[in-house]
Amino acid sequence: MDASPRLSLLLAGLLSFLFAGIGLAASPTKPNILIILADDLGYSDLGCYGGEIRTPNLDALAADGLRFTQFYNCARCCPARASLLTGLYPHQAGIGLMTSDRGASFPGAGDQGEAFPGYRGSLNDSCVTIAQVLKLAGYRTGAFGKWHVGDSVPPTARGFDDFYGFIRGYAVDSWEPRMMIRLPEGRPQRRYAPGEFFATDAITDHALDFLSSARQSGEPWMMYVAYQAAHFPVASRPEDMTGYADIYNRGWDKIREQRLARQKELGLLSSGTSLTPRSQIPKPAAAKRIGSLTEDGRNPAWDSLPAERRTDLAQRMSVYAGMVSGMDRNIGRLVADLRASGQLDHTLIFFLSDNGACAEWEPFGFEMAPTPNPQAGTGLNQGTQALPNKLYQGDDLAKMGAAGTLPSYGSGWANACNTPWRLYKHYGHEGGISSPFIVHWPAGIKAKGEFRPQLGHLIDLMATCIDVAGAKYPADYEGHTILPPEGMSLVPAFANQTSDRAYLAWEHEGNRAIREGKWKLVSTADGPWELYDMEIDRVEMNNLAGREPERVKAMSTQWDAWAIRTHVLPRPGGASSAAAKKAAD
Ligand SMILES: [Ca+2]
Repeated sequence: MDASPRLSLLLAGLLSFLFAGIGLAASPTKPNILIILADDLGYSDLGCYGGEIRTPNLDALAADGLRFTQFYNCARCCPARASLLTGLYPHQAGIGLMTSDRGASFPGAGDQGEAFPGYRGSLNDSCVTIAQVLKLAGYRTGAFGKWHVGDSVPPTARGFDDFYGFIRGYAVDSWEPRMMIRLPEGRPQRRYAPGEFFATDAITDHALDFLSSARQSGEPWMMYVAYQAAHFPVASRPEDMTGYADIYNRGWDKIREQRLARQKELGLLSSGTSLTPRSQIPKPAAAKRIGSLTEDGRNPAWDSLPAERRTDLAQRMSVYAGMVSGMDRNIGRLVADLRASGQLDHTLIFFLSDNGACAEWEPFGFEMAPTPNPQAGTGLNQGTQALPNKLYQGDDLAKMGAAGTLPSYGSGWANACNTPWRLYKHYGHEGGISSPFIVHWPAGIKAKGEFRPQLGHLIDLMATCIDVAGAKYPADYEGHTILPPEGMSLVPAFANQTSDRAYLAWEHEGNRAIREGKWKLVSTADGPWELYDMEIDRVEMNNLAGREPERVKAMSTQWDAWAIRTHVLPRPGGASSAAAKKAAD
């Protein structure tokens, strides 16, 4: 035998080895992971959670996967994102409030603010992100959309290979491309002709670019898509909000009733669940200034409002619903891309919201001012409590949600979006911390269209990702000792096994809660503890604190210990919750 046949055999062997390698890469044992985070989306907004908003793509994921009924977030944008990304409670990661440093600016904070480690406003050195952990396991990582866990620490410094979106601020003007940044610098960034840009679409465009490039590499990938939909200022493409005005002209009282009926029909909530009364207006001072304050301090009855106000408010909700439908349309683009490339079955998809629907600050809503000189990577970050309300009338109505308008939708609609719960974003009551949670993973989950009543929390995403990826949580990272993870893997719950969890706890702006099994202890910042049996009273209407003083004492002691252990305490401004609230606003 001469040399060339041997060479051919060698080459053939080498090629078959290489192709086997490519075959493995095409159907990886490590699943791809896609985390889709909505912003300020209420518990009942999606069709598959009882809402009338058109969300066919998310409904399809739910029908082909799981819906958790008792999944919890952390009541506010920054703390929730810190918790989701790190698997820790927000204060442990340094973000108990927002992204300004509350440590250094308070009396007694010390030179560097070490007295208040829970309130430094940026991910600290005691935590790692899911991206950092999965990179150790060979994953390619990308983040798209809103960051909001540290103004000076970009996603690319926290384990993400690719980023497109905004780092500072809580939102962007959806029609303004100049607020977006692409990292690392020099990576391809799409250009949009005037009038073509819409933030939700652009975030998805860049997420699709990431998928395309990850596919070429053959590596497993983890992608975090954090839409700003449907945070204020609400905005919508006209086609996404078609027909909504007719629906929302019925008003929030009817919508709340219809959503609860649908939730019972779906089997999401038990048939005995009652509708809570209209919730309290969160900032009566703002309501008084704008003219929306009611005698009992609750959101007004829809029918009590003048016709022109009802028309304005129905349009606000239509824009919000259009923004949600626009997000769903874009999630459909991601799913279609995964399906077309054969990756859908092997991709674990999570969909959730960072907090309950946003009531800031009274029933009529505010109008933000345009940003005169937008900076790349920097979104909106202005105080909103003193902003004016604009009553949209006549020709202006159809312009609401288009470029040049920056409205919010107010507390009456937020109340409806959280049906049937009490209160909203900011609070430890169910309206603040309950999230839809859809899980889709055909290769890993046999059940289709089922509900899961197991408790879940943002802290569980880290543990779940580690579990499915075969990754290892580091005790030390780049010279820093890392706190142990707080959550537990949801994989057993996927198979409908019961979970054995000691407790979950919350604190934000002095609002507190702790959940132990079926019991929940909760209070507003200035209120006493309330105790509820969540098995029969998840709407938190029958306060058992007076009848069960021993349980209140035991659970509040547990909360106190948790608060000290996780740096909730000490709180800037002293023990007074009112002071902490003031600091946050
Ligand atoms: Ca939020």
